[in-house]
Amino acid sequence: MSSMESAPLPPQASEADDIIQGVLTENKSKFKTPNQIGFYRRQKLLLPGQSLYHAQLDTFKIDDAGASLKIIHQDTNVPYQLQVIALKGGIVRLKIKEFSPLKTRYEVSDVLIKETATERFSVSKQESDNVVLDYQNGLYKLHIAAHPFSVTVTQEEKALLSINSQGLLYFESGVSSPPGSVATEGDIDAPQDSSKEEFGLWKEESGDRSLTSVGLDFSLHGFEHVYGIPEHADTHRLQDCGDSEVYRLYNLDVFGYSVCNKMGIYGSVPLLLAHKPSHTCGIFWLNSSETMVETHYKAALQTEFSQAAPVTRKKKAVPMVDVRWMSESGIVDVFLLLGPAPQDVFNQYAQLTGTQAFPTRFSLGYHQCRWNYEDEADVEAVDSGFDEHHIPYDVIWLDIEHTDGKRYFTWDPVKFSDPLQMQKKLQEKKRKLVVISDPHIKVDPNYSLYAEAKEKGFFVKDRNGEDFVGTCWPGSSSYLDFTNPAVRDWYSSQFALDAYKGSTDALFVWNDMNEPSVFESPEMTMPKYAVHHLSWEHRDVHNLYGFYQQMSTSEGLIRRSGGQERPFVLTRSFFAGSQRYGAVWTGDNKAEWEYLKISIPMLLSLSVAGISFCGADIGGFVGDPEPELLVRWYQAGSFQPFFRAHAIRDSKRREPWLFGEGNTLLIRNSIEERYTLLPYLYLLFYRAHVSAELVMRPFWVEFPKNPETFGVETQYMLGSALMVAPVLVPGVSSLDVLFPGPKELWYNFRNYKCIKGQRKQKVGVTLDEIPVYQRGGSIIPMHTAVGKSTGWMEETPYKLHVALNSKGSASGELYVDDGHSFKYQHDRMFIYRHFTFQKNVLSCKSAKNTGHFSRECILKKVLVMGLKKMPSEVNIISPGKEKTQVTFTYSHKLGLLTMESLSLDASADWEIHIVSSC
Ligand code: NBV
Repeated sequence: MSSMESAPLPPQASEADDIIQGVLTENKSKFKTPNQIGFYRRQKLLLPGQSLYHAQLDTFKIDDAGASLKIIHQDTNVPYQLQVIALKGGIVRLKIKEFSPLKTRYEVSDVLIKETATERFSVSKQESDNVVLDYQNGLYKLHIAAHPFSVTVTQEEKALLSINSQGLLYFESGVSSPPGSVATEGDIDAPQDSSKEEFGLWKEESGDRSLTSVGLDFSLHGFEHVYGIPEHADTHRLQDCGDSEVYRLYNLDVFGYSVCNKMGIYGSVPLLLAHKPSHTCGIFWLNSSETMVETHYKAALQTEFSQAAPVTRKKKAVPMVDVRWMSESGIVDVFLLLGPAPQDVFNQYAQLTGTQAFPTRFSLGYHQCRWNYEDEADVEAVDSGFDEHHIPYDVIWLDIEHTDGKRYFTWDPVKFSDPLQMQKKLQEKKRKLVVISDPHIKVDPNYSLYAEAKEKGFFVKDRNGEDFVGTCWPGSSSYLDFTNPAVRDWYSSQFALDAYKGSTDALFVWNDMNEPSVFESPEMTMPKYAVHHLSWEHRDVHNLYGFYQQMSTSEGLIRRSGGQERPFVLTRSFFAGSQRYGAVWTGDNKAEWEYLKISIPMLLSLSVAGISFCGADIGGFVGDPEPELLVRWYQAGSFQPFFRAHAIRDSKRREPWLFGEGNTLLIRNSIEERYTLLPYLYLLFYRAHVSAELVMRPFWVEFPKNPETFGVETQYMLGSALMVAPVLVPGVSSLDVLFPGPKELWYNFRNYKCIKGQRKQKVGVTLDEIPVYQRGGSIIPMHTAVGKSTGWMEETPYKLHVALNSKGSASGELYVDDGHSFKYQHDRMFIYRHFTFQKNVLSCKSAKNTGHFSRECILKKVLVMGLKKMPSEVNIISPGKEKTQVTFTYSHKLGLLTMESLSLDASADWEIHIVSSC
């Protein structure tokens, strides 16, 4: 435990202060270990190779909606329906559920954006014990075997992925003794000790409810790298779970979570990706109940499938990953994303769950947060501090103490007596405010939000049909049932400017504690027996709770602007599809080096699971970072999608100028560097939004054919053009950097020196900056200067960094719009430009899919890196204008051409011709 956790509280300690002591202490024993999870233990009794599920191929049917057949469990005779649906674009969906369940099972609905169009399978073979379906004109085949039931997807007669090939299909059909296993007393979660018994800990799963868990195994042939299934404070490449480990997907409030750990923390995206040089594919397990995922790496004999002989022919040993999914309730509903390239899988996943919401431009700036900025004077002082120290920033954040007694949508009458004036001042400086809004609502009949929600029946219920009451920051609290569309609609309306007193359109929102966090309840979350809309148990929808709150908040902000303005909502808890509603951060990390280090794989795992707008608390939330750590964290964070510093209450103040002049300078530099990069970042987010491209990318996504990149966890790409190698340990003077790609050239982002790819190289580092390289072949748009905030930089001139590849060419884009509204979408009001450098000509043209928008975009400067010869002259050629000569400098040593005093319109067509005398 860090010293912070036991720090004495200030004298004005209240009820919540007592609560916080409990929350901040004694963490580990609050959470279950895998062997305390009943459904997991029950499923583990089923061993590989014992499947009792058989497909009845005489029930096989096929039509435009897909194929279906009956599966029977040999012992229980329970019949199940298998549906196999071919979706357009390389996705196969498999659903398994009972024909006649004892109780209807929960099926996740609001996560998928729309029903994707289906394709028709064709049957390429049907025999008594197997059926072969052709998908995508036979590019893929699905071999369905009857005895026992299994499905294998093949491509060119090679197995890509098999389902139930280990026989771990598991379906508890409402009977107390699960099929294929014997339930013993200890199977159902039992209290582990008397203190837990007091809290009813673990007990909520027992009782007379029937068992409903489901599970299935997948084998990924030829793969030795799997990724995804955030959120865990663990490596990006998923590990072999061995005999005792398992990844848990269960949204929990884990203060100061341990690193290198597979336990569930704040959010869950049940998407796993598998990658090998020849293929990338994904498994999306659509289930919102508690889920466990086991991954095992092994070598297996390769099997070949041929049309003539369904029998497999054994060949050489190849790598394989076995993945076992186990969920506590719901149905088996799984999407196979067949790739074959990484971007295809991202597209397929986005086709199902949507792309990243396009952020407002201000939210890509720097955010200053603290629990808490005490009062209006504090806010003003911090805000002015940024000006005094010439540090750009966009948003100041208010944590729970800004409210009147933790009643969200209210203001502390003394400390924040004039919130409108406070926001007006911020607005005058073109800055914004973010306030927290948690899902627990103080039980207080005089609190109108509570009274109204109670009257409308909008709270989650306990088993007796009464409002569920738990403890959180305000003391006794009830929890809005965001799974109910009427509750979401009502909650959204609370953000209207006339409903939310003291709010302005400069105010945006932060959803915290939405796992949901319920102190003194098992695992500090809502008991599984709590009851939601349409009588679903909390167990069924647990992992969706935060997703729904963010959905409703984001909708509320859109509505308050009459549908005109893009929202900004940060959430701690999330599920698949949360990317549609805003940003995610990695919760309560610590001010320690290992947390800086783990933030990289954590953010990469979120990114590959569709959540591009993600970040970790800069500096570490819990504790007081040493200055070197803080500086290194700023340097890394400035090259990450969401860039916010945050600190726990009672920690030492941490504004960027409090660590001595030298450190202020370094922090300022890294924030300024972020602001100069805004045009590039904004472009990346636009592409994330329209084309499901990742903002922060693991190396394997950019270099899918280079196995040496597949395990890289300490470096990453920002878009496809920038490679970032953050310094993650103290006191280093050099860093081993991998420069991937045999044909790549990498240019130092600050001094433009070139390094050839496909090697690891030691590079010198000082505290001044972290190594960043621009990839040859790219053109990055940047600003030439920074302002107080992004709002002051709308017409700041641009520069282009053109980094040539070994063929002497490069390309890039610039995207500009008003930065805040939906006009880019509704009215196509945007500028989208395409730059190419080829045969010594840099040209600026309209990109395909451009829109119409007018905004001054002056290009002042162009750097060309990797230019082999000094030009004799450089000319600008614009349609209808006379050719003009440009002054330039050229460095022979670096091959660097610099054109400084340009005044080109980046929204118009032109060419820069570089002429060199032979
Ligand atoms: O609202 C207070 C904090 C917040 O600052 C932090 O970012 C969240 O992750 N919140 C958790 C609750 C208290 C944690 C001890």
